[in-house]
Amino acid sequence: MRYIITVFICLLSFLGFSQNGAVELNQNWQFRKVGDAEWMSANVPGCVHTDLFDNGVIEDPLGLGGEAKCKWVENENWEYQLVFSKQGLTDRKHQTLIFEGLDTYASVLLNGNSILTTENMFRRYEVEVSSLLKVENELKIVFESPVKDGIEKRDELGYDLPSPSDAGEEKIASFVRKAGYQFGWDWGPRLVSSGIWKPVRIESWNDVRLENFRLRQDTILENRMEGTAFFRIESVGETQVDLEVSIPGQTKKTKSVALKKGLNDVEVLYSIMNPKIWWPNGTGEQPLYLVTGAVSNNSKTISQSIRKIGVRSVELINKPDEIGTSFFFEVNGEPIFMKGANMIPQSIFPSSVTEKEMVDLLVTAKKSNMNMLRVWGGGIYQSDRFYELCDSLGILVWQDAMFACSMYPWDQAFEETVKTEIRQQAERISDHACLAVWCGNNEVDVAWNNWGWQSEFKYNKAQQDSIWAGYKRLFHEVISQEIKSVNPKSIYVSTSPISNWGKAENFNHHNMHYWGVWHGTDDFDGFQKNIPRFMSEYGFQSFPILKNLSSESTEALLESRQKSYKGNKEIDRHLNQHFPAYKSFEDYVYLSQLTQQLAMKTAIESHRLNRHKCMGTLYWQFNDVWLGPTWSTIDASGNWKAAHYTVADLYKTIILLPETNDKSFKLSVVNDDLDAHQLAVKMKLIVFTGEVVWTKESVVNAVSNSVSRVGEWSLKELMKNPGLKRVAVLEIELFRADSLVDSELFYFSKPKELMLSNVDPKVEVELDGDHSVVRITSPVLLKNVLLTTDVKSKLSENYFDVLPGEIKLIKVFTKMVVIPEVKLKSVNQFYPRL
Ligand code: BMA
Repeated sequence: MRYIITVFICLLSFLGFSQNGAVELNQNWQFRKVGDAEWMSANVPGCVHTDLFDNGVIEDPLGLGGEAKCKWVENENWEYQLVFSKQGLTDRKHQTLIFEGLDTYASVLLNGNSILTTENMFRRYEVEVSSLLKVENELKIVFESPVKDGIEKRDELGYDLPSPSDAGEEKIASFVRKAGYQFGWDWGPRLVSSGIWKPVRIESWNDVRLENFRLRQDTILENRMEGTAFFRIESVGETQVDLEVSIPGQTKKTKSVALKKGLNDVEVLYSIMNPKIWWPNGTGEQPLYLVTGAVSNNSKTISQSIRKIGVRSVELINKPDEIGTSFFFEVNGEPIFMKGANMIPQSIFPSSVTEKEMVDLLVTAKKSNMNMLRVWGGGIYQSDRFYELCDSLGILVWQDAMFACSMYPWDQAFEETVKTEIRQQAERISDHACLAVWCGNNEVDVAWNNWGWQSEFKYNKAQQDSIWAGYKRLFHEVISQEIKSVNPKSIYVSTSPISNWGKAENFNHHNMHYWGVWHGTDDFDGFQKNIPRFMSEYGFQSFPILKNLSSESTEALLESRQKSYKGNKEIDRHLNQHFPAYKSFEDYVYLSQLTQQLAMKTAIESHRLNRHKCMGTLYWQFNDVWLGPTWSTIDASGNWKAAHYTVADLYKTIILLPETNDKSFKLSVVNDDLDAHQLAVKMKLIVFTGEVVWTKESVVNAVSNSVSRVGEWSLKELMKNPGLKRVAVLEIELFRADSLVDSELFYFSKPKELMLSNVDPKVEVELDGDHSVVRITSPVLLKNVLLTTDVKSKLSENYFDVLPGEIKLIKVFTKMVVIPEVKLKSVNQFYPRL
């Protein structure tokens, strides 16, 4: 957005208006280790690690052993330098140098003059530099090691603060206002970088500058939305200007104001008549309005900014009810079940995420039927582009402030920098249609109250009191006040989860991170037994599929990347409970994915089945920063793991929800649509060799925003012979008029108890226009078929079952139109050959 505005402003200047201008300073930077003689070329935005790699100084930090080999980088100081000429700058009285993000402890010098010191990666910094500019200028930024600075700050306090994810010798991450995950997390490497991670520019202006323009929606009535536009204008002296808020197709709103010297906050009321309403993905469209805020003088535009807004209301209903304490989102007055995931930064070096990678991931979220992503507090506040994409894709954002799983300092300097950080971030993103809720931190409250830190760190009473008072001041007062002062209608919860999973009663209140599976010892039925009001986190790990999985080095690489304190123990335990014995590492990786798939299926089906109690499911975790065993459903190469196919399928608006126990089989349908639908159900019990032994047809009125029961059948009726439980599958299809809405192959036994047989299916591949089609047929049921190709490809489906006699067609999309070589793996391979 800013880029577009800059171009627009420059264009108008060219047309002869007396406008403010801007010049980007992102080219021709150099860098070196402090003390070294040689300069090397650097990328801005970027960071030390990627610059060192580009210059051949270090190996790929994400390659084999890379993490350990470049550990030294975090302990050094680094300097960046740019020589630029004043010529490129427009001829204005004021030149404001703007750093969108410096990571983290930087001293900035312009022509040898110290102009700025920084201590917070999440802040924007601005300095007026007109008096220092020469014809040729030297801008130098010296970054001190964040680790050394963190140690100094810890030493000033005199004792440690818990920061258990920090994988360094000295656990100081929480003293540094820097992305927590770079210090190490249980799904990624420790690579603590420094650098100019966001763009740098100089804004040139004469007497008046529009420093910030943002919007608020106040009231949405039937035929109009009324809102307030906020202009923050810097003025050199007392002067008169005209403000204008314009939206294509709507009446302009104008206001004449007398500015005082310094910063002026001015409000202009605006409205949108007969607005088209913005809805989350799956419930409607995402119309957006372009709103321009302009400052002019004598009819000449001096400065302007553009925001894009979607007209919608969001409420969080978090109050006592007949079950306990509700936690659900009402969008435009409708309770919406949230389906989504927790997102971590897309790269260990956030400046290196490309536009394409971001678009791909967010479009995948939309295509996977998600309507909410949680921007998790151990990472970064995402870029403007991220929130713009979420606006246009209908993905609501649960926005954590950047605090996770640690206790934080409470001194005045820390509080001040956090205040500025939160205010800037709230001003930047609060008016996005996608922004649903602000959350103070990830798991800090539950950690302090349940993880035993008081005794682990041997805190005395006074220390405990100080730490907890500091917590309450930051998360109950400071952050909330800053967010609300930007927009009093913003929704804020101080922490996530509000309720901890230790006791059964806690599942009746607020939101929950349920980790009884993985961090506890629960089996997958824990997901069925423990239904919260809103599930903000739960998950299960799996390994990614790499080429050469059978080679020892690939196995060693993946094994070395297991960062959870549990190791592979939980993968093994649950895998062995559900799947047959395997022999190779390659098979282990494949089965780990099926185990994760089963975990996600059990959890999501349980959450949706209990829609009256539970109103959201955000699993841990959507994406990855490297190829290793983690909780992600999409690996670091963008490949969908088995679980992701299931997530996308189970997040559809209307799905089948089958259940069984020893005696009966129950079938329900959940309908998240705002309309009811008359649906037809067809069921067939099919023996693995093809014989159909039971059929049933039924109809159901799928009530809007509800779960509706299709029916319940005794197992005696369904299968005359109980042995069928191990050799038959129930095919269930759901139709709306003649179109298939959902289908399911339901098994009555665990995969390892099924009597499958090992056969060679018939596989044919042929070209069909711009893609290939794989045709698979088999005389017996094939379970969990994994199709891999010799070239990079996208498949229409994977990890699927094939019914006996079915002609299964899978589309394969490759960059170049080729007939790929395909390989098949299935659970059948672990059974005796037919
Ligand atoms: C969650 C997250 C992360 C962590 C994950 C898996 O609670 O908040 O801290 O990576 O657990 O342990």
